[in-house]
Amino acid sequence: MTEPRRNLALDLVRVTEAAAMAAARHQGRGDKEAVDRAAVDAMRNILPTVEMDGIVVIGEGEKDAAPMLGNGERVGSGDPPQMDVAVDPVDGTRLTAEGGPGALAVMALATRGSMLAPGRLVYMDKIAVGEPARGQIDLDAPIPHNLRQVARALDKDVADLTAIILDRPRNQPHIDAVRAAGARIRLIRDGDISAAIATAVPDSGIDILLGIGGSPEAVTAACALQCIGGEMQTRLWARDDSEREYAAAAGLDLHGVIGMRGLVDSEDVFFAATGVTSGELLDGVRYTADGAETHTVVMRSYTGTVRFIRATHRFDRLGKITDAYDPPR
Ligand code: VTB
Repeated sequence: MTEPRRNLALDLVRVTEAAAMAAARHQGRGDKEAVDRAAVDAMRNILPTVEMDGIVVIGEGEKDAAPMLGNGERVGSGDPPQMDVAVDPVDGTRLTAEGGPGALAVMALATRGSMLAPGRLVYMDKIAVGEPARGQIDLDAPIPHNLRQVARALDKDVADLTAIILDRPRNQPHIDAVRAAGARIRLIRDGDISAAIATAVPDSGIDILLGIGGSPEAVTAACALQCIGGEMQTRLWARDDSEREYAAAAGLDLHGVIGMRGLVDSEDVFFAATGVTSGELLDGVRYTADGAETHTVVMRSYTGTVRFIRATHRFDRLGKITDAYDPPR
């Protein structure tokens, strides 16, 4: 038996809540940059209070040139423990700007040196499932085979399964394969971190994630699945010849399957996500007369504890420490 240790994820809650409250002010206002900037600023405000020596390994924004927490940036108080950091101030900035569902503020930590750094290869083909279907998926096998395996593991028919897929032309083959197999589809515009986690949440109505989405989002989602239970398999996906040449030069394999251990090789993973706009996984930020209400999921791999935290916040009092939550009028 070991002594109970600190659960860093509980500190992360304040960071993702802050980001969500700042970002959600811009819901539906059409300004994607403003959504991201507000979230990043709010995170920067709270991050120094998290007692850790963190290095950002997964900073979203490389692909979208967003005002990001950059790769290699040191975050936290600077004290031990040394951690790798995956941060997505808002997964679904466009969703938020357009008033769409399912945007999250996300942060994950794992032991230093354990997270995959996909570099310039910003896309991965993905398959993710929850705990009951762990060990049953194979990215090298055809989609109908995977659906049959998952259906059997969940004691359902293939026709009862719902696959969640990012709505992109590049995912048309995935969509066609699921249709041919007779399963149901939930198409999403953005936000495949939330989608991957939903496969592992029993009442979400989502059974499997398929399709090509962001690599940073894959590593971040794998952190969550490591905590909650479930499995993800991925393969780096190059968009064009220049990315194929880059992969060859950087020694990155475009063919091999990268599983859970390849994405995050750590027994000590912490994860927190707060809803920005309401979706399958979490409700979004609601503003009240004197503050806001937030919904956060917090997880830790070591113990497997999963907490859903509903919090109320008072802007009159928070105003003493930050003006990040005040509305842009
Ligand atoms: C997804 C999704 C993100 O990027 O990973 C996606 O989860 C993949 O890239 O919310 P494209 O949007 O370029 O297809 C996001 O949409 C945002 O970066």
